[in-house]
Amino acid sequence: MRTKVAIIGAGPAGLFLAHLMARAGIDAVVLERRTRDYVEGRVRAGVLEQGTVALMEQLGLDARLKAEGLPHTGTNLAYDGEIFRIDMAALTGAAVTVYGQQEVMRDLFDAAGPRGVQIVFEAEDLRLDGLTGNSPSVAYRKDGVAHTLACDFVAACDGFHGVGRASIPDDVLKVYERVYPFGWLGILAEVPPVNHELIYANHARGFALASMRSPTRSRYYVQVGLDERIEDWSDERFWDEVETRLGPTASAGLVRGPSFEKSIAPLRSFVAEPMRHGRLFLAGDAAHIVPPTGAKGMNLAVSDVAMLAEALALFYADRDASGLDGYSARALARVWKAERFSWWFTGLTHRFPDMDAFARRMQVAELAYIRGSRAAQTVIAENYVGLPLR
Ligand code: FAS
Ligand code: PHB
Repeated sequence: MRTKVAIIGAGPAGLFLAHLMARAGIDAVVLERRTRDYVEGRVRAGVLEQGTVALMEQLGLDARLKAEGLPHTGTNLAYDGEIFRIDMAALTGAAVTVYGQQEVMRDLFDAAGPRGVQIVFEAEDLRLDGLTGNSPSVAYRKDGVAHTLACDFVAACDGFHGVGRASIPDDVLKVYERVYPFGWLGILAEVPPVNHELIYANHARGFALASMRSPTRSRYYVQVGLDERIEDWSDERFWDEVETRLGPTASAGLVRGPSFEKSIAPLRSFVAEPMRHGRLFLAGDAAHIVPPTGAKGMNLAVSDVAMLAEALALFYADRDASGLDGYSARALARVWKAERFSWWFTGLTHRFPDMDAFARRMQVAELAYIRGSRAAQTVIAENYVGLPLR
């Protein structure tokens, strides 16, 4: 088999890139080790930046998004029993849309066949060869049969544990990392959200987030220790903790109900540089991870592949490699700004084990300052709705 662009991974990065290649008429093949159901079943991101919404519109994939997505012009911060709203639309002219990653993946997969997007599911034992030459290839096994996919370029959209980044020599790759001393315990429940917008809560006992997937389906998170286990958290304990951390005002009218999904995700900040090695390009979680506090993870994956697709289109149109040569620096410039915002917002809202009384007072003082400052709220708003691609 031969193609122009071999895409490893059918998550948001891989599938958005595949659709962008199909629209540009550039031959590409997606190699995914799992099944469609498995990929679509992963409960992850919930908030789309304005740029991600725009890309779905440009790709003509926004019909359900427009019908079922929830535009949010503001978001809320709760602390010390108080709550205040940041009017993002008034401050930036932009908004975000609440629409789960599972729904995005369903839209991308549903449109793949009709648009000629080639996806090989359950592709196993992938190996990347010839990355620093002119004839890279991807070896893999499917149903026990060995295959080799010859290509011009390999886009590693294979997430944090993928094969792409691991194919870059240690003396070439530079890694930056911060592992947080806590995780997020999240649930899904068929109950109406406590607020029509999101609430990020800072409490002495730890962080909590009230989010949603629809007017009847809520997504809540509480910060938990790295040693905690799901079986230690009954629904009742979870709801008690959410109400305590949101505080009486923010949790007024909160509707409890049985969770049908419960999981714990670790938090880390991670960046691998460069995002290119010869004919290999990294995109999405393959190159970077952010704590979900800033709702940046999936949106960064989308902005990476928007830049990569532009560079590939320039190359195939004019044999102009300038976009490809500039991809890593351009993508990283935006990645680091999202890393900073996610790290800062996590520091503002979470309880760190080594925090002393002074550090706690600094958090509360910063929240009180933000509450009264249009300038401080504008900084949060422009980062949250999504910084421009350029
Ligand atoms: P993904 O990990 O989504 O996709 C990579 C794909 O590559 C997978 O389908 C995998 O099966 C495949 N793959 C890996 N190795 C392979 C190999 N060797 N061969 C073939 N295929 C291979 N982001 C937010 O914005 N908000 C959130 O609340 C949020 N919560 C999260 C919770 C969890 C538990 C995790 C893990 C992430 C969360 N994220 C969140 C971040 C998440 O949304 C990612 O940013 C997003 O999925 C990134 O998309 P991709 O880069 O496509 O990587
Ligand atoms: C979610 O709804 O899953 C969600 C929303 C905002 C975040 C993180 C997760 O910052």
